[in-house]
Formats: sequence, C-alpha cells, structure tokens
Amino acid sequence: MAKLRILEFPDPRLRTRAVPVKAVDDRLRRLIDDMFETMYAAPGIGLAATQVDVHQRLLVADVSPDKTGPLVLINPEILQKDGVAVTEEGCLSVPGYFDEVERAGHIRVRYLDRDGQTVEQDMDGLLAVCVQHEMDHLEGRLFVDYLSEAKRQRIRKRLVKDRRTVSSPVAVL
Ligand code: GNR
Ligand code: NI
Repeated sequence: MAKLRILEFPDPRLRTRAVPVKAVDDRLRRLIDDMFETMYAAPGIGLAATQVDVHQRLLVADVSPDKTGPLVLINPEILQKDGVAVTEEGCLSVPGYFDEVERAGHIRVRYLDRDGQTVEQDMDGLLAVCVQHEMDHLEGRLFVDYLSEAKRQRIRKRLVKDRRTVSSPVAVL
C-alpha cells in the first residue's frame, strides 16, 4: 500500500473530466487500496481518483465515525435526487476552507463495487453529500465553485501564497 499525493486547488488537473473505468481488475483494486490509505491518513471521509491525478470514474468514501464503513463506487451514476441538504463542506484539495453548500438530501446511485458487481443504493445524510461532492470531482468541479467568485479568488490567492511560503527558503529566515 502507498499513500498518494493529493492535488490542491487551483491545480488545473483538478479540472479534468474523468473517463469510465474499463475493467475492475487487481490493478484497479491496488489503486483503491492506496486511495483508502490516503483518505484515512488525511483524514477525510471521501476521496475521488481525480484528487490523486487518476482521471477515471472512481471514488472511495467512509462516513462512519470509526472507519468501519468503507465504500467503493466505480462508474457511479445518480438515478434520482430528492430534497435539499445544506452542509458545511471541506475538501482535501482545498485545505483549511469550509463553507456551506446546498445539495440534494437524498440520492439513489448505481455503481460497480470492487468486485465489479452492479449495486443500486439509496443514500442520505452525510453519505449523500459526500458522494455528490466526490462525483463533482470526477467532473472537474470543486465545492468552491458553488461559492461567490470573490470568495473563490480569496481562497485561491491564500492557497497559492501559503504554498509559496512553505516551499521558499526565505520562509525559514
Ligand atoms: O473529508 C471530507 N469531508 C467532507 C465534509 C463535508 C462534505 C464533503 C466532504 S469530502 C472531504 C474529503 C474530500 O475532499 N473529498 O473529495
Ligand atoms: Ni473534495
């Protein structure tokens, strides 16, 4: 297993639209294991392949409080959306920022599991929000896209500046 590097906003690779997974094989399952290791270490409740620079339609999630609910969604499709949920969201690709986002409160999703079996599942609560957030990543969308342009610019400037500071030798003088 290996921990993978997570891309951070405004990295243009986060804007890539992922293509469908062609084969659910051992190579893909190794990537899935690495994504879980990366997500749990972060720590986060979800991770889309896009965030680790793999542009295939694959996401992992675990919204349980004790890491006992790992879920793998391959080629996910939303069949139905109902209701509204407003949640304070964060993103491992936008470290240190949290803001309210409005999404569907209930979704029905069809996907392939890690054995390549088709599953249809109803989701609500944090899991529904998380899966919509991860499926946005697969489309190249980030939660900051739902905020105002002014907020997004502020976040972008701050993250670019922070990154310059930590990587620059001047920072330690
Ligand atoms: O860890 C995460 N927490 C979170 C909280 C509210 C709504 C969505 C999320 S997903 C996020 C991890 C992440 O960035 N996944 O893409
Ligand atoms: Ni995210």
